[in-house]
Amino acid sequence: MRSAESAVLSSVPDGAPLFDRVLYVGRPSMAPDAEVHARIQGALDRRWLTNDGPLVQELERRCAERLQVPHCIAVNNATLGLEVALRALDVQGEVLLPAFTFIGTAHAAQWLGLTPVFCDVRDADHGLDPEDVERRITPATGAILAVHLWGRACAVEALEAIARRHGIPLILDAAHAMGCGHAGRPLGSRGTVEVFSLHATKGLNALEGGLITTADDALAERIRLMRNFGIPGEDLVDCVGTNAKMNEFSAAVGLCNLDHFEALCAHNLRLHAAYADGLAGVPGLRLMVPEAGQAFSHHYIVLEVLPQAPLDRDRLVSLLRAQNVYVRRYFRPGCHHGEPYRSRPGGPPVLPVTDRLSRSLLQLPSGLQLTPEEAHRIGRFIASCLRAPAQGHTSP
Ligand code: T4K
Repeated sequence: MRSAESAVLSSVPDGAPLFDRVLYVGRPSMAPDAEVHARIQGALDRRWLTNDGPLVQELERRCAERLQVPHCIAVNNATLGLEVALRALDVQGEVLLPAFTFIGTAHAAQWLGLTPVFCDVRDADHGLDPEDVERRITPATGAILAVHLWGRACAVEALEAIARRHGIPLILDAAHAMGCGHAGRPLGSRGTVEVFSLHATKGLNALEGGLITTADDALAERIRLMRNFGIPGEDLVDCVGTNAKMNEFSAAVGLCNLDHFEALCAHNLRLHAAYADGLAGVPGLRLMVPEAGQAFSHHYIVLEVLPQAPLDRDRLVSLLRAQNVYVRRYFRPGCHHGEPYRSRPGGPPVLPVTDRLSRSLLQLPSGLQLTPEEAHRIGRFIASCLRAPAQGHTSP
């Protein structure tokens, strides 16, 4: 252990943890139970439980409006949403994608028998680096699959231009991007197609769920078909498909949570401000801020522990978890270090930004489980961990 680090550790007080309950990253924020019960009861009363039911249709309509996109197709999770989008676009060969993302992004391509080719990300937005994409593109490249990580837009304009120039689709993994904008518009209508996650751990949650959005009429029709076994209507089969349908209970939960989504984003904004205030003046840390002037959900609150900090990221994570603040280290160690990718011939590629970010980022709890005052306490606690003892130890 570095000597500065051990000095700082000895300044952290012993005793009871900061919180008597565990605070999680990804704790579901839910609409009031009574509202959820009422919508689910409606589905039970109708006895229409799945297969393009009225609640799924309402969710699709409301999300299309909110995302300002002509087509929004609900699916049962974002991983299958990515798979259906890749199939509907008939992508073949290699798919260029960031290594710094949830493993589901890469697995969606691999599951279809495509070859994920990992690229590095940019320091500026943690999204796919267009220069690295240019370097790795070959005649075998069938698509670019970029991610709006944490809800911050990736380099959409540059990636759209590359995709256009090479005549390949740009698929955007928008799993984190509900409530987030770019260039004055909500994310959801960029690239060829975008895919949102409505998983329980996401800002807008439908227990499990996803949304595929596109402005392309023919593609939307194909996606709708493929979501339902390729069946356009009774006694007909038009193409191969799968079962990627959302059920009515999920749509009920999604709609109830949508009613409260603005309030949740406003709450998360207050949490972000409280964390920022608690961390003010502490060197060696960088709290992620959204793209200036754009809508942002603040569902993921991301802290970077810089090399000059007297504690490294993993040590800080242990200290926080001992206080019942169950921070996460998404997405270490990067998809290229997971199987089956790391065992491919030649081993994992060298991706310096990905490798650095996966060693230095942590995510803080957000959502209705905690108050801004509690976020401020966590910020002060982190500050106390990082402040050199010579500068005094502030009780959180
Ligand atoms: N692309 C990207 C960029 C993604 O991040 C994801 C998913 C996808 C694609 C695929 O989307 P989906 O196919 O899932 O729609 C979680 C989620 O399972 C996953 O959806 C998400 N990304 C990923 C970032 O996080 P884990 O392995 O971290 O989940 P887990 O079980 O550790 O849950 C996280 C925390 O949330 C726990 O510490 C406790 C809390 N929690 C969780 C659940 C499910 C609760 O308090 N209550 C709950 O019901 O993957």
